[in-house]
Amino acid sequence: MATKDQSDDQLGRARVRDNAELQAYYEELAKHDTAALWTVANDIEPWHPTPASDAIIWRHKDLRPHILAALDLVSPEAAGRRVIYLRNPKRHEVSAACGWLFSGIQVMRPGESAPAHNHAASALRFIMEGAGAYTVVDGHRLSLGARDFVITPNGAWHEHGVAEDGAVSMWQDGLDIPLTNALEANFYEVHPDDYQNSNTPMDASPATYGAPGLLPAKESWGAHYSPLMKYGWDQTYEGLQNYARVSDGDPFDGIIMRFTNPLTGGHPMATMGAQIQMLRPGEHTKAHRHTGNVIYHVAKGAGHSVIGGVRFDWREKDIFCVPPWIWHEHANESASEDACLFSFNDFPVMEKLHFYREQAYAENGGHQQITSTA
Ligand code: GTQ
Ligand code: FE2
Repeated sequence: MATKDQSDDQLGRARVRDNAELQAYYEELAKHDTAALWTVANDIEPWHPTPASDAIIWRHKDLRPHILAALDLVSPEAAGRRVIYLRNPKRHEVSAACGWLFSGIQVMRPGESAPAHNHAASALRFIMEGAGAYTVVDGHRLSLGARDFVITPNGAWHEHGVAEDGAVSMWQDGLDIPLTNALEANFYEVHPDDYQNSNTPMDASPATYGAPGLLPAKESWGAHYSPLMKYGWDQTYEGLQNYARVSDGDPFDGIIMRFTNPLTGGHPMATMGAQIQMLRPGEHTKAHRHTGNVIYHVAKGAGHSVIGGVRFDWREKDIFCVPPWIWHEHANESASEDACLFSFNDFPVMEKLHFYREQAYAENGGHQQITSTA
């Protein structure tokens, strides 16, 4: 059994020195499915989070042709979902884009549909392009327009499609599949009728629950997730602009708002949260770090983020991630246009488990030194 010589720890205190007697002892322990804590303590009790995920950018101009190529290679019926997923280099085994979050890009052409299923993992979608796309979530039919944000809470039946007279449609999926699998709590079911055959009016959910400050007087929603399942872009962008008129913005994030369950004010789903932020023309935020994983999608504009000292230049439809406890700051490169970042995260989990921590970067006026460019 391999052990490291851990004679001194980071604080210079004496540690157990390896020797033949201890080696033999460790081998004996292993036979009994046991081990000595002092051989692993540094690894399992780090001083601070040491994320396995790298900060990565997936640029749309590089991915787009490969995503479109899937249209001619597989059908959604055969593939279940026609998705190209984002793989963080050290997270291949858990199929994660960052931390315990999965993300992929789904593409469908007019007239196609992907049959209904449900799973214990939750999902969300941020629409990139197309026309005539729709999803059905537990019988609620929702149209998918560019930059709309849509939820598929855990356990909800869901199917997607694009109308015959629509256009090739593409959206980013975000799921907590790696988390659900890490907790060994995932289940999957296919719909007995393949499709939900729902006749409810299209977009009844946002029509019922999407007016700011208003709820139906006699509403009786019983589910643990948000009855508002689609957050349309026009209303989201208007909300950002209104808030920007009266707020100085957050030093680390600019004008930032979170998507909520209108009944509770909490996150729309149990495990994943989502935010939208606006960096005003020329805005360059200060650096901070926090627990939790965040996957960003550039909804509008162009700029760069400095993540762990590395500069990532981004433009519309690019996707990038910030692993836990890594310094990051964002900059809008335009002097005249705003830039908007949609993001989703595992903050609901961090908050419920009381793991959320945040720290401001104190040195150098709050800005990192750039060591390289991605
Ligand atoms: O659309 O139902 O990207 O179940 C991964 C798993 C999409 C979906 C993904 C899924 C879906
Ligand atoms: Fe699914």
